[in-house]
Amino acid sequence: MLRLIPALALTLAIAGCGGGGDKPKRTATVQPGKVVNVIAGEYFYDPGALVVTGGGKFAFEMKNEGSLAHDLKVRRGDEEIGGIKPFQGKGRSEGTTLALSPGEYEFYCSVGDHEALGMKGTLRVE
Ligand SMILES: [Cu+2]
Repeated sequence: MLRLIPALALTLAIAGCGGGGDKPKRTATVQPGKVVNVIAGEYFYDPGALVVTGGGKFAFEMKNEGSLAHDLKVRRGDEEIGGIKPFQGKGRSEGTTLALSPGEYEFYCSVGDHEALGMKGTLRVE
C-alpha cells in the first residue's frame, strides 16, 4: 500500500501541470457605463480577454481569489496607463477608473514573475 502513494502523488502532479496554463481564455464584452470585472488568482485572470465598448472612462474592479497579492496594470505598447495597486486578501476587491481611447491594450500583474506565469490578458477598447 505504501508503495502506491508516491505513484499516486506523481500522477496528481502531472495532472495538475496539464490543467494550468493551457486553458483557453474567456472573453468578456463590457458595455458602456458598466464595471469591468476581473477575477485574479494564481496565476490567471478571468476573463483573460476583455472587449469594452464606447471608449472613454471605465471603472475596473478586480477581485482577488488567490492567496497571494496581485495587481492589475494596463499598458499600451510600452506606455503604462495605470491600474489597481497590489493587494492581498482572499475575496477582497479593489477598483480604479481608467480613461481609455479606442485601441489595443494589455493588462498584467506586476507582482514578482506573475506575468510570466500567466497573469496577463488583452483589452480592446472599441
Ligand atoms: Cu499576481
